[in-house]
Amino acid sequence: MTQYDKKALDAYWLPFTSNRSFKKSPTILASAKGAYYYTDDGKKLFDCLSGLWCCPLGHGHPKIAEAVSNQAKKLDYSTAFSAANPDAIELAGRIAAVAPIGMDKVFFTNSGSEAVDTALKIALGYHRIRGEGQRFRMIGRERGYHGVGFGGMSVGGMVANRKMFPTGMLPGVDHLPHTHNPSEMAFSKGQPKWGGHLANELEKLVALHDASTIAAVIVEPVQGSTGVLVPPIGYLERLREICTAHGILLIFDEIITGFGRMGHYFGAQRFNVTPDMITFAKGVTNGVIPMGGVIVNNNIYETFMGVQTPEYAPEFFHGYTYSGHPMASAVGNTTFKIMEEEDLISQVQKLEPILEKAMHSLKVESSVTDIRNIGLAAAVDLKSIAGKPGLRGSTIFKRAIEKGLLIRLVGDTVAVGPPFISTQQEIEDMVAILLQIIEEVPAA
Ligand code: PXG
Repeated sequence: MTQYDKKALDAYWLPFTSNRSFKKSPTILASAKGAYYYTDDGKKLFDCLSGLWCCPLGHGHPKIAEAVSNQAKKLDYSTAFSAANPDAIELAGRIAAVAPIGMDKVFFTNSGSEAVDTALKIALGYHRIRGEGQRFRMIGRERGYHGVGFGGMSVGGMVANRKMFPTGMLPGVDHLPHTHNPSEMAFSKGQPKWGGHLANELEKLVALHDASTIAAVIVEPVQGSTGVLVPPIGYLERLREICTAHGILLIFDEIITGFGRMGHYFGAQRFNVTPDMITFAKGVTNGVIPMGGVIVNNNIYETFMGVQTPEYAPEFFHGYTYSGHPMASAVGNTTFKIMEEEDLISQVQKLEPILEKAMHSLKVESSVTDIRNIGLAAAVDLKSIAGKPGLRGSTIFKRAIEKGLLIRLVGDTVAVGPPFISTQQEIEDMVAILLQIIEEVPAA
């Protein structure tokens, strides 16, 4: 590793990272091209998670670089309040055109966390305008990840992200059980056959709290951050039915599943279930300039437009300095064009069975306890070292870098979501190397 100024390195507090061990031996990604990163000491790493699920077109795409440069010269910033820029308008139109039918309105944010908090606020506002302001409860799900804002954290279901902040939780939030039950579904390919009935747990929460107090249910169609937990057959359909029956809004958090990773623009289309709102981020700009947002159905939007305030007053007191940022919007439009020109959604459909076959070949390793996959996303659960959960995973992460892979470890679960531009050979090589590493770092 290059020697970095110690004070400068000490100054940097990394997110979601063991800063103490990082600073002893920092991994520095110095440049990237296509599906590979290059470290400052010259290692070439296959980008197994497309950045953090956000760079599906690979790095350094010349058309994106050109769009950034042109936009910086043309319009580098424009206010989003009471004015718009042409690229934000174009991008809203493009997103609405590929979103599920009836979901034609787009509110821009800068990150997934902001998208989630925005969607929760829209849900509260929607009910209040309709005279049902007593609907204040949000229902999330165990093992859900909805970002790190106070709203997203409250509906999220990861204890490590929640336990320090009990006083910061939204009031009245409850959680559905997660759907991962290895004794019923281990090594499922695609959607597990078992578990659709778990959606009925929502009926129990409705019976407990009464529907009249519940504003919205928020779930990731596939739970990404906690290890690619794929929805059982019938599960999302049943959640939709229950929400509709009780006037509860259904929000799909598609920050990972949106923009092609499921072989469709959105998971909603892959699973053929239409929510009331979709949150997005990451892939919308190929991760190059931060952007997120909420796609809203027409009924919700029209409800806001019917609010009893004078026509010259804003309908929704919410937004960000950088909502619809022209740089991000220009990159978003270029990302869309590349997806179409390079036919990348079809590419995901072609690569899905290749990734599935390769990942499920890891079953030969006796310490692999589960493998899951859907679209261009997969995960492998590994037996932990006794009494030290996460140690095997962090050792595997480091060993993978030595062997040319940048993988994502969540505890002792390896997650992969390769770029859409990956070749069959690259996917097969990735898994072959992963197998070697898993064997070299045993659980006992
Ligand atoms: N919702 C979902 C479903 C996400 O996956 C967020 C919200 C928050 O987005 P921001 O842009 O605020 O980070 C996310 C983010 C991983 C990983 O390794 C996943 C995320 C972020 C970092 C790592 O799975 N997802």
